[in-house]
Amino acid sequence: MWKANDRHERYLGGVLDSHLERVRRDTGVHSVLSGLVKGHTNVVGRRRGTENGVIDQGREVAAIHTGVDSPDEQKPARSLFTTGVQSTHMDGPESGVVPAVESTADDITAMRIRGAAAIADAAATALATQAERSTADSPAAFEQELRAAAATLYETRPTAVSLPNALRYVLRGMDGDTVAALRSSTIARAERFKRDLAQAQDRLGEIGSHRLQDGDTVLTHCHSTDALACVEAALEAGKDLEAIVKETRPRKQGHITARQLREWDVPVTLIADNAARRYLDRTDHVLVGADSIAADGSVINKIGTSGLAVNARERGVPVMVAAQTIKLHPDTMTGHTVEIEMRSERELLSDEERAAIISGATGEVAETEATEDSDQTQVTDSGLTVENPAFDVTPPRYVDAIVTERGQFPPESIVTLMRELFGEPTDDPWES
Ligand code: RI2
Repeated sequence: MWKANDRHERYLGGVLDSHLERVRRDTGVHSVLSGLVKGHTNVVGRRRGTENGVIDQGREVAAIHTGVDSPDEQKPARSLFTTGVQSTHMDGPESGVVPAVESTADDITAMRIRGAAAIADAAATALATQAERSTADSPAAFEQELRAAAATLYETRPTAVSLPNALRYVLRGMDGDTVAALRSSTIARAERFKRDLAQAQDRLGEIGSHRLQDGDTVLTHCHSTDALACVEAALEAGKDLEAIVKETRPRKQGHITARQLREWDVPVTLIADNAARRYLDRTDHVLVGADSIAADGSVINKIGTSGLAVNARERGVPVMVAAQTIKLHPDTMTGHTVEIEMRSERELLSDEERAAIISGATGEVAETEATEDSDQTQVTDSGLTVENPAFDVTPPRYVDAIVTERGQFPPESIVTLMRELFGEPTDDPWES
């Protein structure tokens, strides 16, 4: 039975983990799905828009045999996207998914749209566009198209739970007996979601601003609109703040934060990530956002957050996490773990740099090999592995407060809010 989501990896225990990591690493595929077909473990995935704009959708990328059954029984991996094993995962005209949805999905994958709140907003907009432009001739076909669109968006990036939370919210509002009724209810629901999202951030900002005193210095990591909402509200309340901004490798998203803060006339000191501990002595609050919050209060945020939080605790600097409730990960209430996205090694190491390392070690010119799914050449050396996790997990004991639009919470008590808002564990409507 196919169960094409990251949760399935858990059922397979550790067996698949190393395979999945290797496939992600070797292929650069962002979203690797796993499934069991007649006892065979196949790994399929796809690469959407990549950094250099190559689009390679729905291609089978790997077939991995786990050794749990005999090799001669092994069947080739079948792509969910090309075989229609599950039609909700099909792309292209046959699924009815409109090009605007595909384009949003590509933008999310390539991080042209990024940040958990912005991703949720874009996903809701894309579902509204799907509803608006659908040419489905029956209610069932319309619903199927919406689910396919949601699946397309869901597959883009695995860590920020704001994405599936947004998709669930909009799909649950799809209601009616005719295509016209379904269309208008879906569009209305998406609009409501977007409105609530913006209001929640404003409210969160107001609440979070009370932690910031006139003259305080905040130290930031990456770029979080929720975190900056707290700063903006404090400034609006007449407080003067300063900021120490970590550049946040590998994508230097701290630059976006620095730009925004300078627009607000906040004095900014930009530092290399490695310098953070030294600057904690000058810091009143570490202020970060979140991509997901787990039921135990763990904070999943841009890679480097956990080290910063540990150092802050050691220096006695409070760590404040600004996260709308859309960042609460309801599945973690039943033990689901949050998948950490592994991104392309080229964000860390260019082909030229890779070649230099390899030729430095061997004294020879490195070999290059054209990869199947890219028009670039890959410099090969099986002894050199580059890993690029996008996020890490900060345990609750290093976090002082999670600020949401519903108030501030010690991380350990966030599960109460999670239960209240999401009830018991959620389904994935795009899977049905
Ligand atoms: P807002 C970002 O992830 C950062 O990790 C940031 O802290 C988080 O999303 C939340 O952003 P990425 O998309 O929702 O840059 O607060 O990988 O804007």
